Amino acid sequence: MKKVVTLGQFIVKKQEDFPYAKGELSSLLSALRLASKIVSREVNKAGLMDDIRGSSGVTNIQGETQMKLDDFANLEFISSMMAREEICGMASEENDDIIIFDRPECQDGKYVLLIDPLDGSSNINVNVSIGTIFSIYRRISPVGTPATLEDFMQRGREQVAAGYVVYGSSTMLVFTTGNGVNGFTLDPSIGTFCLSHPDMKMPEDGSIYSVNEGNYRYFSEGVKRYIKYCQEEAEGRPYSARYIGSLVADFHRNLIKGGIYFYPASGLSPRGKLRLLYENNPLAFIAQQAGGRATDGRMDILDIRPSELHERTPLFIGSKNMVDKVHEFIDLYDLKGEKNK
Ligand code: P6P
Repeated sequence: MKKVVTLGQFIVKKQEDFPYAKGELSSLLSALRLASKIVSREVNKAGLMDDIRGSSGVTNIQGETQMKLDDFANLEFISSMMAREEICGMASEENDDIIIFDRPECQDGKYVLLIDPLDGSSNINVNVSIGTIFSIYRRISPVGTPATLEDFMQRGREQVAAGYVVYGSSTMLVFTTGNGVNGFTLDPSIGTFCLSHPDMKMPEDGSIYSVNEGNYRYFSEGVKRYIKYCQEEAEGRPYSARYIGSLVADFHRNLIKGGIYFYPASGLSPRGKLRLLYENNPLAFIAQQAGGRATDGRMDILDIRPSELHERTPLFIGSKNMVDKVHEFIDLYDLKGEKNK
C-alpha cells in the first residue's frame, strides 16, 4: 500500500529548504492550503449557486467585470493570510493598491504575497478549469514597519516561493520553494492535499501549442511564422493546438505533457495581457524549477525589473526547446537578428 504523504508532512520535511525559516514555510503554506480548500469547495458548487456565479457588478483595475467568485476567492485569501503573522502585506489582481496588514504582529512578518485569486474566472459559468496563482518574496522594508510598495516590486528571480492551484477535474496545488516543483491533489473525502506529482519536470520538448489564434492578424511577423511552423513544418509530427482560455490549466497541462503557451504583444494588446507580478513571475519560477523556460519574447521573465504593480508583459512559457524555437523566429523576423538580451 503506497504511503500517502500529505502537504503538511511534506512542508515540515522540507522546512529547512525555506530561507530564514523558523516555521514560516509551514504557516504560510498552511494558510494558502486552507484558503485553497475553501475556494475549491465554492468553485465546485458554482454551478449550483446562482448568486455566486454571476457578476458582482464591480469592475476591477483590469477593467474586467469581477465575478462574485473572484470576489469571494480574493477575500478568502486575504483573510487567511491576515490571520497569520508571516505576511506583512499582499498585492492582488483584484485590488488597485497593495494591502498593508497593519496588525502589529503582521508588521513583524518577513514576507509579502502577490496573488491572482481566481484566474480565468470568465470560465466559471461554462464549467472550465480555473486557477489561483501566488508568489512570495522576503520583504525589503525593515521588519516591524508597515509593508511598502518596494517590497512587491522585486524581480521574479528574488521569489522565495511560488505556486498555483488548479480547480479542474481535481483540485491540485503545485508549488516550488526553489528546490524543485511538487504537486499535491486534494482528496475531498478527507479534505487533505496529498503528494501526487513529486519532483515535476517539464518535458524539454512537446507538440502542443497554446495561443489565441483569433488574434493572429495582430501578431508580429515572427510569432505568425512560428504558428505556421507549428502547423506545417514541425519535424515530422503534427502539433496540436490546445487553448483553454485559462492560463493555469494550459500551463499545468504543458508542465505535465510538454508544450508552449504564449500570449504575445499584439496590435490589440501592445504589452500582452498577462500580469508580470502575480501571473508571469510565479509561473516562470515554476517553469524554471521544472526545467522549462519563460520569456517576454526578448528576455527571461524572472530578470524583468517591475515598473508598476499591475504591469503587463508578453509571455512565452513552456518546454525549453519550444520557447527556444519561437525565439528563433522572433529574432529573425522581429528583432532582425538583434542579440536577445
Ligand atoms: P484571451 C483569463 O482571462 C486569462 O487571464 C488567462 O487565464 C487566459 O489564458 C487568457 O486570459 C485568455 O485571454 O484574450 O485569449 O481570451
